[in-house]
Amino acid sequence: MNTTTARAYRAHAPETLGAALAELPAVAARLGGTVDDWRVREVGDGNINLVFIVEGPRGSVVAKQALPYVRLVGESWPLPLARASFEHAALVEQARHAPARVPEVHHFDESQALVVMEHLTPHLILRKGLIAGTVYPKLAEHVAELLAETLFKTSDLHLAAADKKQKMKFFCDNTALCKITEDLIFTDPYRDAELNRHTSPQLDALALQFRRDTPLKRAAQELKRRFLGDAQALIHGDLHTGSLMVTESDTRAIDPEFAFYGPMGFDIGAVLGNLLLAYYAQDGHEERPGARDDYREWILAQITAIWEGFEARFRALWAEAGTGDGFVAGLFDEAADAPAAAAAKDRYLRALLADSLRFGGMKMIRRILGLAHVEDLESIEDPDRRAAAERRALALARELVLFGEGVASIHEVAPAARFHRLR
Ligand code: SR1
Ligand code: MG
Repeated sequence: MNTTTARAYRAHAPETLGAALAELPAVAARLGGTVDDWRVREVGDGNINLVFIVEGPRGSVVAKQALPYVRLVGESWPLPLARASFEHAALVEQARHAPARVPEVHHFDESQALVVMEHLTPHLILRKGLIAGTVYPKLAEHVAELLAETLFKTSDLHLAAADKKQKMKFFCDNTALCKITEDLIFTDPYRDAELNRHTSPQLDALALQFRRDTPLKRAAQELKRRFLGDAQALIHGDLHTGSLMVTESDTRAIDPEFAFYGPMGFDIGAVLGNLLLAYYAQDGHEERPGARDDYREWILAQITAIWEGFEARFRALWAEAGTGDGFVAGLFDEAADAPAAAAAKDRYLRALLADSLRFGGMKMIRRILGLAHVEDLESIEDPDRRAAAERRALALARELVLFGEGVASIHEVAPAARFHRLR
């Protein structure tokens, strides 16, 4: 992979990108032919950046370029271009631990805030697949692998303290993207923020109720402090179902521009919370009541399987590669202390499950009462039907945030999700 620097930034358009890529021999070779043979399309439908697909006679690439502002809102909300550097660094670090689960980076140009990477094809954004009701047989196994490998290997359970702190230093500067999360997830849904929106008037009373919900606000601030201060591992930072690209046999995580050293449960919760949103949204997508019953159950089964797969792999990594300063195995006598050491690990995983469920609940609430919503729910055209799904999701989300600590097993989640859908 080559890296270039210098040159004044300019936001690309399909008309200008080809010439820029033509100057990169490795990328040009990958595409084949010359710039005149290339087809460039801007396909970004996310909230923040430009995303281009470039196709040549030999192959194709994706070029992602940061804009100096939030695309969803416009130039009134400036955002540092440096986020592309955090995304690039996170992709590189993730590829060290879970190379099969992230796109390959072909080129990074810091001055242009441009990452050229593998074009994942025929992959689809998982969120779109969930809306369509598509089953992905390898999803849980792959997501568990991604989470366990990237979180464990960047944590104090694996790394020496000095090594981890060295890695953390760079990501500490990702303050602007972290601030988005701090505001949009942990604060704004619980106050009358200007950019908040919800299905109105159907959810007006409920939105007000959430803004007046003292225990929930207290929990949100407690979780925010964890997000601010608990540097457990390098987290993706925005691992919703729009950040996962899938086929029947493959799963990749994209877009880690929010990456920093934070609580592991924030990533796990993002996946679980967004699957739960997809679960409740099925009512708005099925052709007749009950038509998606099997699919709903498949989604719930993924939640259980992701956690169980994650936990199994995380425990295996801990046994094989628990070399970090966060748990010095040598302190424990192999025979006499075995139960105590095992109990310490159980306690860690139990706390992580609670974190994951609580952060997952926070992620659900922000997608219904905050600024940035999700297509699963937004694409339900009938606002009464949409609001019904959103109400159910909010009820479960609140329960997860407030009572997630009392959950002893992932197997409690599916019944709770069903309960809030049917009550
Ligand atoms: C202003 S950015 C809104 C959201 O889009 C991203 O995908 C993150 O989830 C962020 O919170
Ligand atoms: Mg994104």
